[in-house]
Amino acid sequence: MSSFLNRRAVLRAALFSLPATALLSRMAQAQDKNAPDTGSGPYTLPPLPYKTNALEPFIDKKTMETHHDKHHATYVKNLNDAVAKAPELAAKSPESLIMALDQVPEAIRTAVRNNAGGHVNHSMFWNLMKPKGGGMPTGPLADAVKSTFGSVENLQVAFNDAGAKRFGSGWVWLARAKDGKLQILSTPNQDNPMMAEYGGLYPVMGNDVWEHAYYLKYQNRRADYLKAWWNTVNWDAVSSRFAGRE
Ligand code: MN3
Repeated sequence: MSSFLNRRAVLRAALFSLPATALLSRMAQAQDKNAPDTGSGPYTLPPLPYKTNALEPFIDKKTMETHHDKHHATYVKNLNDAVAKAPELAAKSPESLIMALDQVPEAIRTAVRNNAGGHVNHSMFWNLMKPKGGGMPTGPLADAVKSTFGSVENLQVAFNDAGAKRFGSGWVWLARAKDGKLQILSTPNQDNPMMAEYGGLYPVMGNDVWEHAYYLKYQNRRADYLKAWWNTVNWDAVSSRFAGRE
């Protein structure tokens, strides 16, 4: 009996001695168990610039939640894990990491390529879209599109075609070469036109053609997703990237 009472006394003492702040922090953690897991390190997940349902009906809420809070968060977490093994890299921006992959230690080069690539690509992608997007580009971007492709419609057809033909997972891009000329290309996995092997192109806009970007709503109909996506485009953001202001 005395042993039981002692145990109870010890338990009660432990419960009441837990500082209120620690208790609140544990409750917050429990409530926050769905918060994106980005691990610990220098890289962080930028918040979406709009609500997850803001791009409906073209991109559904569940896809946006999963894409941002799980897929993008995982690229950030894996990048943090990779640079933990090469702390000299931690001060570098994700863009500078992918522009000079040859300077990344070989043991983590593939992890950095895939995950810094994923982080850069998705950070750009969220900002290229907006609620009530679409329409037509204006200003110098519109002029450049017309001089290169003849019309915005021609750009869209060529962009959609390159996106549809990307076998497996990857991205389709409108990129600016060093001489200022525009071109369309597609890259596998989380590669980005800034990577040296693509000739140092600058991504003006890009669309994600991984299945995770569209499968819940469009299943195998990638071409339908590519067409619908133009209704989300934030042309002001694309114009800023074209002008080099990002
Ligand atoms: Mn993606």
